[in-house]
Amino acid sequence: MRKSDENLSRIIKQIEEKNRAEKEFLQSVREVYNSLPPFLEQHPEYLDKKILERIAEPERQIMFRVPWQDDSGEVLVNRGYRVEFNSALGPYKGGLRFHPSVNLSIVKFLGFEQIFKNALTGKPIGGGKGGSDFDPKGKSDDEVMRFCQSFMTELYRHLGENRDIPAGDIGVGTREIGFMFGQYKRIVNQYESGMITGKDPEWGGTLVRNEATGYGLIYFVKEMMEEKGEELEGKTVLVSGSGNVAIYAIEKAQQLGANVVACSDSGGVIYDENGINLEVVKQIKEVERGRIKEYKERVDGAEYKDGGNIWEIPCDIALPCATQNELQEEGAHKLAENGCTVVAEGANMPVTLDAIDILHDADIAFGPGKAANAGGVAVSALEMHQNASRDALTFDETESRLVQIMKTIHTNCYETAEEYGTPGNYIHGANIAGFKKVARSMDALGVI
Ligand code: NDP
Ligand code: 2IT
Repeated sequence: MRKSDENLSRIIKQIEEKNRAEKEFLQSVREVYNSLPPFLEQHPEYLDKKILERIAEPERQIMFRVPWQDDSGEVLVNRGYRVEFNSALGPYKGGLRFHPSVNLSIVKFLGFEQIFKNALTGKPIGGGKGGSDFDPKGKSDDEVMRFCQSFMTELYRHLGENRDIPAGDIGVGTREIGFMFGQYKRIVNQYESGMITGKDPEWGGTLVRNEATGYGLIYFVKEMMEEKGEELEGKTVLVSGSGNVAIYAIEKAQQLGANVVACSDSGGVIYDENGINLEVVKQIKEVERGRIKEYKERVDGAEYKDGGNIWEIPCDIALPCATQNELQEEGAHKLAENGCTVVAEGANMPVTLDAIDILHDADIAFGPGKAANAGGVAVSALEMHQNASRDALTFDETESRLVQIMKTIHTNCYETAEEYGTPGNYIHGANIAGFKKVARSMDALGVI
């Protein structure tokens, strides 16, 4: 065993002991740190300076009470979180998730991933994440507004365009960002656009932010395909989920000539061999905030399976775009059996570590989320840029920047994997490239 491997095992063990109950957080730490030995072998100074121990400890964690009243006047209490993980490269940046499953472990895994993802974008942004166990499903607009106002009434003191800039994630879209921005503006009495991203372009947002994660994912997949000497056009694609990331991944995949045959939500899976009719999905999910099973009632020939497993459907490309750990060993075996050649993560950590090993063993190219879904936060950084300069780019200008950013991230991951002896392993490439940048900056800023 190399000395760096021994040190690494000891460090991971310490982190496990310190954060015993946080299984998602520990999963994300193992994924990143297990890629690092070839880099640490060349840079033992980062071990001596305890950079790994320091990165795994958030700079600050905030947990708070969010009391609010529903439409009947009943008082409800949720828990709010913001984990300000790392500000070596810039102010904390990362989304807010509203979902009943949200807990400290989930917020910490998301924040930890965000540090390296944001480093890969090449933009001056640190890593953070937040959210609440509030469930927006089935709530009226007024209830969502009252919740968001209460949430921001506590969180505002920690935010600011140079301090911490949230955005959306599961359960948080333009509606929620609007209510939170409105409450912040009211409290501080300043139109500080750059304190949150994902705003509507009518009130300080930027074009393409809504589409950016899904579009960016497809641009990344296009690069992966070209690297293998293949084309996206004509390929059969599965996209899990039917939220923001899924919808715009389907849109761009279709624009580039791929055939997306399935999507899903937490209720079940839609299969449509003629290709998903995206206008119907948008109507159900974006306008009506309904369930994906309604698609079957509206599109001839479509099939719906309650609680189905989307990864059983034969495909060339599989894009998990819903939530963490949604693609496990069984799904990975199915994809391999059915001849899938590329899997890329639109969601954060949707593929378990064991499933990733199965994909690699089957020679399936695997694009990790911190690289493949970085288009969303990259365009958030462009939104901050536009807010600071009081400028507004056109849709095409912003999209062409997104294309360039995704190409650069792909090249960086690909070349870094090659440089450190694991050609074609995008996980190692992404983790080493992201870590390298954060570690160097932390080192330069001293023991803080
Ligand atoms: P949305 O809330 O818009 O959509 C989430 C989708 O995932 C819905 O279809 C939802 O189904 C499904 N889903 C959520 N939780 C579960 C669950 N526990 N089991 C099964 N399905 C589930 O969120 P986004 O599209 O914004 O986010 C999707 C993923 O992409 C997340 O992992 C997020 O962290 C990641 N991401 C998002 C970015 C962004 O800019 N929005 C940027 C980068 C990554 P249902 O409606 O039934 O709950
Ligand atoms: O996971 C993510 O990168 C996001 N939810 C987007 C974060 C952002 O600040 O735009």
